[in-house]
Amino acid sequence: MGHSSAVWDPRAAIEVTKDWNGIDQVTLRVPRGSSARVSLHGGQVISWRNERGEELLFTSSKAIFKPPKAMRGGIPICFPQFGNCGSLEQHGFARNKIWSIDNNPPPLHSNNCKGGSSINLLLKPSEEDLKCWPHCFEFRLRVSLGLDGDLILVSRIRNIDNKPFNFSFAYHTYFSVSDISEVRIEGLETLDYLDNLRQRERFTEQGDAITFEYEVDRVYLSSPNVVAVLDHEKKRTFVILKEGLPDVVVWNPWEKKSKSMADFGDEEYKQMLCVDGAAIEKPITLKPGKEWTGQLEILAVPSSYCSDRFDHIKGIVG
Ligand code: TA6
Repeated sequence: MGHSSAVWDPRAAIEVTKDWNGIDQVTLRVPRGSSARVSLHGGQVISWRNERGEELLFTSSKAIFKPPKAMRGGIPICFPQFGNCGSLEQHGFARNKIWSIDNNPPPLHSNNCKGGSSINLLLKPSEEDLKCWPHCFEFRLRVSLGLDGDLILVSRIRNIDNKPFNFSFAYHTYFSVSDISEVRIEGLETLDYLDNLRQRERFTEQGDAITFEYEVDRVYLSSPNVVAVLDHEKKRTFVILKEGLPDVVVWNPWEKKSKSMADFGDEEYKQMLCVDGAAIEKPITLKPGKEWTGQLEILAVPSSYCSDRFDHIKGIVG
């Protein structure tokens, strides 16, 4: 019996389709069955499934899939502003723009798509954008799916203007969880945080892990590069590895705020949690010609062996 030594071709693992608005979506697949889908609307990852086809990211059943609004869920890109403290729309314009596929991206130093498949996207400001944010930039986003199903996002933002500019940034990641009351976050203990529910006042985290019994909307500052979101009921842990992203946003709208959002189900706060790798407290300053890189890698691992693996990963990432 011949042995087929079929070698997997990552390029064959990329499929471009159009959504209901005629906007391209790119699906990445790897042989073991994991997949990820990113929309050119906002460069937003809208799906990430494990090898059993389980969806790992939350999308609201009431999400509005109509540009320019960002779909409620997945991983919206917040740039050049996080929040609504600047002159732009909430979380900036990048998530509301149509990106393009970049077929000839400059090489990335760390070739870390881990043997899986990748897509490179590009956002450049339109004349319209320059009126509300007068800075010329190139934003290259590489979305990769590793062979073992981990999701890697690498943002490279280059200042191609003749003057410096500042920006804040977040990968606004909506994790799907089984029951928010059975979820805890490890890795943010003892950190200071800005509480968006108390005029962004600064507090210090006292808990030995963050659990949820009410609305939480915080920016944890100068955080470690490894954070874990443990879903007790699903026996699943999301391990978040980040570089260039000192802060972590933690948000659950809870009951009252859920009811106030038209594109969010009244009870959906029970099945989601946003834990965002971000750069918010100290906005990034980019001089002409300089480039900033912010990288996020998320893994979904069975919690059973996560604890020693988490310590092992913490050891690697430091
Ligand atoms: O901290 C996260 C946050 O700023 C919350 O205040 C909430 O507004 C959330 O982002 C969602 O923002 P969005 O603009 O997507 O509705």
